[in-house]
Amino acid sequence: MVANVQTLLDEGLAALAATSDAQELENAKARYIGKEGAITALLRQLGALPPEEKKTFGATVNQAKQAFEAALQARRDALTADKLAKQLAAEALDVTLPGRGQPSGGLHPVTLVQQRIEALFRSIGFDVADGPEIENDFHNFEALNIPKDHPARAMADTFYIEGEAGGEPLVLRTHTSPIQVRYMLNNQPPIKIVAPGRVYRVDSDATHSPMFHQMEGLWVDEGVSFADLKSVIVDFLRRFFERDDLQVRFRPSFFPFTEPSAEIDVLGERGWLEVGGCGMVHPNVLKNVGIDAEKYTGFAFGIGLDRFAMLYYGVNDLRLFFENDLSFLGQFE
Ligand code: 2NM
Repeated sequence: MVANVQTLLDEGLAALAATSDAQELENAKARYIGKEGAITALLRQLGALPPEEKKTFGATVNQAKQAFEAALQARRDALTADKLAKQLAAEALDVTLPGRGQPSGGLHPVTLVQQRIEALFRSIGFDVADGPEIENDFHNFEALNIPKDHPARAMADTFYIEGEAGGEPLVLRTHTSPIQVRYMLNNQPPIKIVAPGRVYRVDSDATHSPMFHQMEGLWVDEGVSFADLKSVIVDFLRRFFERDDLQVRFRPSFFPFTEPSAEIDVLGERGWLEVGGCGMVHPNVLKNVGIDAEKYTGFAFGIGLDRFAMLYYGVNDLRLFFENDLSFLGQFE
């Protein structure tokens, strides 16, 4: 009888050991110490035994039940710990990994150069003016004293747009001068502005993009002279390139909208380099925009912002500015 209890207990303990989750454990518990359990059944039989047997057999069965209950609790703890360990392993978080970071955007190098030049001109009293990229013939050519047969007006050089405005053909502006034309039509001197923006010409190769960026400047007032033009330009270039001894040269040239006109050259490592054009605003231009050319004079200049960005940052291929490769663009600012 006692041996049978031991066999039953061994079976029960083996059943507990074989469980792999809480449900199986509860099933095993029911089979041995539940209402219909095997050990419970032995305890029920006690009542029918004679007193001396009842004592020893009762003690044996109770010990077996206690042993089963202890093993049950131990198995329950083990399964709980096991479940927790598995869950922790599955949800493991390596707090030593570096953060993903917060990639921040940046401004395009041409925009950075544009903003720097705007700041330099603002510091000497210039405003920044803007205007439309789709212009009409009057603002882009006619008001600027550009003759009807000028090559710049040919389809081969200028993008013409279908439609018209004010009876005028539409063009993608070929320079930012129409910004200055509009400004002069709407304001009387003193006028001190720079006009940055995108411009368009039919031209595309390693050193020319059909869209590029210009900044033009204009100062119109009583007594504005070529000496003022030279001092403003030279001072601007020395501040922009951060070289107080930068050599600047004004080389006689021709533009329909200025007289006299000059190309602006700076002395670099490899000799003289053209960086822009300038001149005294042609009296015809002042007349075309309703400014008294007897009373007022003005100077104007134009530079290529893409060119300035290339020189400032040491970029040797214009196309890099328009490919939008982030590994290139991420190197600025
Ligand atoms: C240049 C060179 C010389 C220029 C002239 C004007 C205006 F509207 F006042 F007539 N704006 N910009 C000018 C003069 C532009 O770019 C190379």
